[in-house]
Amino acid sequence: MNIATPPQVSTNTLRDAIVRHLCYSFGREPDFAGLEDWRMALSYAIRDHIADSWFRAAGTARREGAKRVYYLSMEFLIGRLLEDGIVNLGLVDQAREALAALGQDYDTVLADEPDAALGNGGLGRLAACFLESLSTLGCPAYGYGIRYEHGLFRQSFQGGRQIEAPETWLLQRHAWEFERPEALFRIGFGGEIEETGGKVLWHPAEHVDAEAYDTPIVGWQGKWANTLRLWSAKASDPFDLPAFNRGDFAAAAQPEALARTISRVLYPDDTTEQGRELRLKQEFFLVAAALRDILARFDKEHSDIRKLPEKVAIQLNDTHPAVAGPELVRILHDERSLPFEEAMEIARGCLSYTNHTLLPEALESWGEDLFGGLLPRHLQIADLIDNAHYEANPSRTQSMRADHQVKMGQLSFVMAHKVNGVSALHTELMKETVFSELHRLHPERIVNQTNGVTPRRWLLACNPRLSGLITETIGDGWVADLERLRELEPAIEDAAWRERFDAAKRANKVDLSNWMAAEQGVSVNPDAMFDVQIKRMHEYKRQHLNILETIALWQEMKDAPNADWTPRVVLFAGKAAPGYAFAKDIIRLINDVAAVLNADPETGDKLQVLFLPNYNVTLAERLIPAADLSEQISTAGKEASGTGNMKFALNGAMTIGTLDGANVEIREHVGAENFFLFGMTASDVTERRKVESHAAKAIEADPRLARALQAVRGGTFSPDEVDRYTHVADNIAGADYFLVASDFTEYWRASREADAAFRDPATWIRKAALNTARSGWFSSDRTIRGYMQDIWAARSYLSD
Ligand code: GL9
Repeated sequence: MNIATPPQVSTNTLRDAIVRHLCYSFGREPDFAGLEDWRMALSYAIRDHIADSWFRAAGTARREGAKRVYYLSMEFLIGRLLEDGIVNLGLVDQAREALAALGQDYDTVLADEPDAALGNGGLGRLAACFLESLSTLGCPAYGYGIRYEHGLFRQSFQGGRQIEAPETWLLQRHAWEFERPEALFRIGFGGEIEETGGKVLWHPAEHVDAEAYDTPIVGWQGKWANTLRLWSAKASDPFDLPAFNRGDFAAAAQPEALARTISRVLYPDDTTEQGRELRLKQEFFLVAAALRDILARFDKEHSDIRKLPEKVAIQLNDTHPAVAGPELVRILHDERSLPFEEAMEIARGCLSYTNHTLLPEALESWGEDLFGGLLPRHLQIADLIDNAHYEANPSRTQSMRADHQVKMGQLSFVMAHKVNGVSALHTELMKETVFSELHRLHPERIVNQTNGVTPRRWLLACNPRLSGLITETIGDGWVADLERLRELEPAIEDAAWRERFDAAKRANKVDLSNWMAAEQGVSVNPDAMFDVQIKRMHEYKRQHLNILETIALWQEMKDAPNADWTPRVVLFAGKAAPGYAFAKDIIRLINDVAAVLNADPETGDKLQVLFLPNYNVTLAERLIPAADLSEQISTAGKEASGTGNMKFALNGAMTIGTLDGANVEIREHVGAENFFLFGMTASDVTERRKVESHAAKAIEADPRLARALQAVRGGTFSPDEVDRYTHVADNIAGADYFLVASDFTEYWRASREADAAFRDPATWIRKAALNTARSGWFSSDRTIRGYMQDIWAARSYLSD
């Protein structure tokens, strides 16, 4: 057993280490160093301590022949890592003082780090929170992903419209990774199948090398650190010398350029899949490299391949790495000569699958021509798996191989020993809808693991004022045991304590206001309610419901400008997939509405709207601590869980939300009286869709909604192009699949309840503080413990 001690590092030691790295790792004397040099030197000084934890952890896992957890994910939305490392090592004061002694400002140096955006949204951020929790819990684990040269695009606005530019995190120096040229695997695509003497051999037509880059992820107090291993694609034969010698330099460089395409860009689609060959190549590239790596590690420590499920747990983060099923069966059967049935059993013993969405357009499915062209042997194996499953379950009616497709959800389910949803409601809906037949055949397989977020990043680090107050009140045990936030409840009944809670929130709002004034040139009133909706742009998330309600509120304010309105600052941030035209129109509409409302002298001091560009992890860390109201207003049944909702509640914001995803459980935990609930339930939604002209009926019944829609339709916000938003109004008044019109009236009602509550600060602050005190269950430590017990049969190697 390894009882690691966190590093005891003095300010002077850290200062000396920074200077040493500045001089000898980067060749820069302090007098000539720029901001990036200081940031890199500090990062290296911190990284040295992380590496010590990392070596200890790896040594323990090796010595104990530990079962390893492997988290396969196409996305890891890790954001900045420097502050995370400093906070988890407990070196905030030392780092601040060491930099000050060197004439540098801590916050400025930290802000220089690029935000690694190797993910789209919640799914990728969840993977990042999980890695941190796995390390905090001392569970030996690896994250496997792709080292995209370009992460999610950078967003700006031109005339209110979203403009996409490539993201360039790797153009700046990156402090955290270690290149592993020795961890190199040759990955094949296409080609032929050869069958000889009962053996099947796959001869791929093309090859690409996968090279590993390791980033250590340190847990709380530096007791353990796991590895995020990202694969980069390199040409197997990087250079066509004959072409070069002919003088054809472009052709000579082509193999390198082609190979690199595989790890060049992150697909910016969250919920739509478009059957692109490159995407499937990326998925197989990740899976094939990861499985070879996993088996190489297993072979070093164990000799009997049948023991694989005892030592290896592989989690598929959505269906994106689902080809791991056929690939593992292929390795075990074709390469290691196990009988097919046994290969399948062993693979299933290792594999488990998390479903993150029920949206039909997001369920991956590949045409068999495309799939078979790229992975001919895997197509055969998918058929064999499907046949075996049918023989064992003859009452089955649905096949993963119907319609000349390979359906990755069903394939993942069949090849997994456990399948999980990400909130209680979502898991129940999985059983009733997409996986109803498979659930009937395998009633033990589906389990729930409600998502969580790491409290180190999402409270301790991002909200030092509130976390300082909490620690002063109940000690710092909450950081590793978040449910201890409940111990705040007695303090919340003390008016003086509530004032301090309020002062922290108010100071966070002032910080955000100053930042927005500097960055956006818009000055807002920090005493107004900060009403925040930040997440990917999607119709099901209903940013358009929010802006419609804002328009109606503005109209009502203009009717009675002197009434007692609760001032609001309505903040949005989020990116739309470049090909998702409607979502981009909503961005533009919000920006157009903002321009009109913010310039209105009658209402400008009471109602402001701002869409902040380029939403990313860093912006979330800035906004969430300053929020009063958290908008979680998806159409019930559509948001699998949400994780932003948890971060807001934890930081003392009240939620206005539907009974969707984890909102349901948040409301149960914080108390119904501390949550502004509105709208239809998932089953209401199903019923409502059957009502003919449901949207028209809702509009007819609510004059406010009719008037707001009329303003959108009539060009109030686009006077230079009056019909710019006609199609948006038509959509809401017509098909309205996401039931914006039908939920509007209730949303308005709940928003006015929030207004009224906000006008009574004593009550509001108490409710907000209770949200913090009762959100402890939403720690990703709790979630990971659930996976360790119910899915992975993995254990912790920390004893305390
Ligand atoms: C998502 C769900 O939509 C969210 O509700 C859920 O919280 C996260 C994590 O489980 O997964 N599934 C999904 O495809 N995305 C999610 O956020 N999309 C993106 O990551 C962009």
